[in-house]
Amino acid sequence: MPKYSVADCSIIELDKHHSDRKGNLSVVENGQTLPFDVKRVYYIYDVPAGESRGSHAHKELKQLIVAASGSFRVTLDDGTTKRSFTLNRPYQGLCVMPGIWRDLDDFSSGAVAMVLASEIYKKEDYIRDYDMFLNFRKKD
Ligand code: T46
Repeated sequence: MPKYSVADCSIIELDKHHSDRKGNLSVVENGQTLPFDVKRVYYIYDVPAGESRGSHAHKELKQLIVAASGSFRVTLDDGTTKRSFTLNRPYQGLCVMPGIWRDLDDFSSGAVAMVLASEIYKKEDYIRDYDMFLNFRKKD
């Protein structure tokens, strides 16, 4: 598994199909849009004002995080460098690579964080302790 940094995590512009009178449609398609295939989709919503989510890293999971509605901030941390993104457009997604700590906060009212993930849910893939994360980063 390569060691990724926050510089390897970036915004991906999704295809946006515009119809003058009927709004927009964006697409994610396996083999086309992302550097991984999608095995699971989940979404976070009804986050009370001032609350945060995340505070963990994944050992193997890759993700695309999309603000399907509203806005929120994602702060990524590779143990050395932090990088923050405000997500507020449903046709953009933040691609998060494995081994990166993430915090999600500053959720607007009605925000929906949709996550497209490369793996099914595995509890063992999570690192929820920041010191353990730093040790994980130090390993070869
Ligand atoms: C991530 C951020 C952006 C499941 O049972 N199945 C699932 O597929 C998921 C994602 C979660 N859960 C359970 C586990 C917990 O009891 O749902 C509960 C809340 O999950 P968690 O505390 O991990 O939620 P977040 O918002 O902190 O993190 C989630 C994802 O877990 C994580 O992969 O990167 O969204």
